[in-house]
Amino acid sequence: MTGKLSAKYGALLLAALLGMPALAAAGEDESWNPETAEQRDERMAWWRDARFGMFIHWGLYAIPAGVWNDQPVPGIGEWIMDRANIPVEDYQKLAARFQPDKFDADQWARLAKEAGMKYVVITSKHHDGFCLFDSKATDWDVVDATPYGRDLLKPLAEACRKQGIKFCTYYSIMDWHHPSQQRGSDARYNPTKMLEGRKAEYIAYMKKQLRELIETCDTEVLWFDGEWPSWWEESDGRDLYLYLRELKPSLIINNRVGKGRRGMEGLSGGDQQYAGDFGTPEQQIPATGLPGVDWESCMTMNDTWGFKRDDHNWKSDETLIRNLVDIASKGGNYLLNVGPTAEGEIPAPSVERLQAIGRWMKVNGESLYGTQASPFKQLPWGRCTKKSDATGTTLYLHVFHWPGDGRLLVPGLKNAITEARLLADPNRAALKTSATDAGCVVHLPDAAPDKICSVVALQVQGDLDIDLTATVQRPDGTIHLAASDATCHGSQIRYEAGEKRDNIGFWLNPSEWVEWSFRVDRPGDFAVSAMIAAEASGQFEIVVGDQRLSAAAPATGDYGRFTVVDVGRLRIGSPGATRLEVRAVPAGWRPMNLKSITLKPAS
Ligand code: FHN
Repeated sequence: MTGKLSAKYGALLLAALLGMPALAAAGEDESWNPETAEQRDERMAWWRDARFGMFIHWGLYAIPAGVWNDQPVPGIGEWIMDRANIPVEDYQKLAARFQPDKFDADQWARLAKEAGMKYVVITSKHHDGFCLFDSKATDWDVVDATPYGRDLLKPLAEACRKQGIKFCTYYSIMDWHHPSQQRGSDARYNPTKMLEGRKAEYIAYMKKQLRELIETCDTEVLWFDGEWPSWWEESDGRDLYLYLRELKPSLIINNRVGKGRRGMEGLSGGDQQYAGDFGTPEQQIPATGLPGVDWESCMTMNDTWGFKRDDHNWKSDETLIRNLVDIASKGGNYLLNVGPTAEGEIPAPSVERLQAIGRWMKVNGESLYGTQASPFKQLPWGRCTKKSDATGTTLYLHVFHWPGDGRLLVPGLKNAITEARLLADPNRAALKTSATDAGCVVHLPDAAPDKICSVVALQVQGDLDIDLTATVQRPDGTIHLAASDATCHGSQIRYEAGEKRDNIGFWLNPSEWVEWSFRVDRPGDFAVSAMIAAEASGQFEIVVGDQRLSAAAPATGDYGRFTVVDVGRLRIGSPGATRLEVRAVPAGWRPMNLKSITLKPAS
């Protein structure tokens, strides 16, 4: 969106300012958000290309750093005020101890840049209400309440711009410090209760601070959080969204400005049912991504967002790099968190991991930036991203598991290949490829250039032509049939994605069933197992041709608690297209969730 907004937008804004439901102003049949898909694409372009950002959780909570009254406090560090039930007046005393003399904005921005990150999102105000910027709306900020006495966001914004990366800010709607909100009934801070008649005052307070963030730091993304208290409604989110977009038409806003489920159910592109421009799955990577919408997985490097002195559970370089690749292969962004110390230093283990990621991105970054999601279903050896432009289409094959025989099968790919090369090869030597009826085989050198993830750039001719039924047998002959690749038959049964779900679910009707179509290259006898969760045990059967195996679903007690069930053996006599069905046995059927079927060659 460029320039001033349309008159219609202005009318919607007026409605918002008057507190009218946006829909009424926009007319019954119109979307509350008049932005066109083209305008949205233009506004979101840099964010979609970026793929990788730094999350920074920094505030007074870094002083106790997970310990209160000499006792370790469980949970995430920035929640210590809640978890240790600290009264506001005691928590406020922390401000007098906040003296981050080691804070170096240029160093932080360089670290993000060298890690290959394209944007930084820092907590301007977390749930404790403390502001890292000089807000005219309150004295509960770093300038008025601490001996340090200087704004922390402006220098970081300038440092980010010097490095050519976008500066963005996190802002919590829930506020444990603001007098408009009372701590929960059991003296807890979550969720806060809005005091009678104080909501409008608090919304005005938020709008004043958000305007400050736009006008003083020119924030490019407003990353809302703390949206869950019942007093905050979707209509509030929509109004705030319209208000902010009027202030800065190019601004990008996440879906936590309203009540859009973080796992993204309900949020869709142009005709948003919920306010917000992208979804925010947290500490998880949706199994199949979130097709059709923009989304970003935010994750910690250890187990806390805010610094905790005793949290040493750091993820490995391999996990972090493969998370980044996995997310990009599903069309999402990775917002990776650092939690600086009270002195203003990013912990050394975080720095080391960011530098390792940076070394990998220096060689392979082109395989993520500006790419789209993989056109394939699951790939047993790794992931894929796609880049299409006027010169044609390049598939980036991210190989986690290097094939022992040097043959990397790209399942079902029928295109002729213009060029194949390893991004890690400075000589850009061409790799040999061959077409087979199972797909395209890329012939690789014996050793992988990168043990974590080696990338092959595969330039294909013409529009992509892929046979998606080609499920690939793994090098050991195993065939893994994932729920996301299944075809469901019925009106209720369906694939469930999102908040920690990746399974066939809603299997209430025993006449409904599920099937996989796939290719077998190496036939034989297979041991069959199923990964199932159910509250009570029902009977099901697996059908391949005229073979039927039946078994009882395990009662795991919870539809999210899965266990593996051995179902028996079956023979696949010849290579080629194969179909496997899973059906309920009607007598005594109990709903079950099905995550996968695995066929392992029977010794
Ligand atoms: O409560 C916050 C938490 O402290 C942290 O900021 C995360 C990061 O996305 N968001 C909320 C929990 O969902």
